[in-house]
Amino acid sequence: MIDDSVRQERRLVTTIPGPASQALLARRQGAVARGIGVMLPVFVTKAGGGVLVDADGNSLIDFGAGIAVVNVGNSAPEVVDAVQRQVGEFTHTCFMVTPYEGYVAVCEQLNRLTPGDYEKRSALFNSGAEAVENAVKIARSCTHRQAVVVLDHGYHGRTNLTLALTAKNMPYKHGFGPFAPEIYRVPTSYPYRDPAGMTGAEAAERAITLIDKQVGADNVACIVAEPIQGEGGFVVPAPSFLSGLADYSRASGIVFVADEIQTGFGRTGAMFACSHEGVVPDLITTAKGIAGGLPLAAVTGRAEIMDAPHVGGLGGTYGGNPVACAAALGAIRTLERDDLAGRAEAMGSVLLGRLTELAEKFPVIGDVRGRGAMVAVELVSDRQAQTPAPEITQAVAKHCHANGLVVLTCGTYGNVLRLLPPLVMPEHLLDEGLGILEEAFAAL
Ligand code: PLZ
Repeated sequence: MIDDSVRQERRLVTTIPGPASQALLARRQGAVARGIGVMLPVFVTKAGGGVLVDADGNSLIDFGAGIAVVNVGNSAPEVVDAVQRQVGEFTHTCFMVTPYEGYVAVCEQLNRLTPGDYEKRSALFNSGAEAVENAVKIARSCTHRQAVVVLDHGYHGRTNLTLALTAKNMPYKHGFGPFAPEIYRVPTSYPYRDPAGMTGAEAAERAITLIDKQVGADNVACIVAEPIQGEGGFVVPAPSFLSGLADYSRASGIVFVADEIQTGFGRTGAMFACSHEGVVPDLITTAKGIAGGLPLAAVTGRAEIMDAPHVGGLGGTYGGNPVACAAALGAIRTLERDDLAGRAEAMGSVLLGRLTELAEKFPVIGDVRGRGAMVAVELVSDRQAQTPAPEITQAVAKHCHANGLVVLTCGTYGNVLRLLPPLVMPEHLLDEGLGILEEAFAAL
């Protein structure tokens, strides 16, 4: 269901960005710290379904969903209703001071929806980074161990601890150290760039050997892994890699944490990406798609792990804010009622099909990958040598932007173009967006 006050069409009435957006951009330069980057400076005034409308009246096709957040669409009707009702009742009490039902209801939904049929508990926070930090706190408290293992190309946030967990220096970490200790990074499974023929099980073994030799399993509190890496380049690990890490964790008393902040809530064609491989994590971090655009995040997992920290050991003023909780309940109802995971899977076949055709035409496309409505192309200047082509990636993105299609880039080498449409995007906009992408490659 889409807010039908926003017409589902691409319509450009000025160049991008238009004069009204340019004036706002000038104001922004004088008021907002430059460290906050902007990818496409069109200032949004309205959005719904699969389009963003800007201050000049341009209507753009949205292949970004606010970085995988508005899976249910912008201003999804059930989210809007729930939020409006809640702000009229009360806006904040702090759940740790005087609680309210919405928080409990969101935890119940998360406990029901996440993989694993064991007894679960959840705790709510404000941002993805905060959820990851708390997952580490909980794992340390439960295991009485300190080390945290993460993967090459991983991304987990911008706070100090999560920067330590994040792999990429520019733009995230540069100049912001020192970072938290006891963080160890091991190779992941990156089928396009791993030695030819390397299986997921072999990649898992490569990581496990390093953990055993360099850290020692008995020192490891948790392994934190994205089932499909997001910022790192939409890297889908080879089958059996994740399950290999999960099995090793279980055998070694290590808490296996799946960071599903970008992959969650229907994005990959399942409610959570772990389930494509039958992997059951001990803890799962969620955010982004959870609340249709309102800030909310969570850690969910095995009751005995979640309940390890002492009373009062977890919390925060705003975590599980009642308005964000109302939004989450509306978003989850919409996701389930409209089978948006199923819709993501259908979008995935359209997207992967078209991108595979493009790869046959344009040698700059070295790899096409992804799952559901989380797909990407990795661009290379030489297919044989797989030389990353970040400048060409930027040029393609710019061409799309100028033509009213919002696309994002990512990847350790800055050479991945990623597509993350809202799961409610009508088919004709998906097609039109892919057409613009094709023109961008043809124009190179
Ligand atoms: N874990 C897997 O994808 C956020 C970052 C955008 P926050 N990804 C978008 C940027 O440049 O800051 C993310 C993620 C995964 C954790 C996070 C962090 O979530 O809500 O941004 O803190």
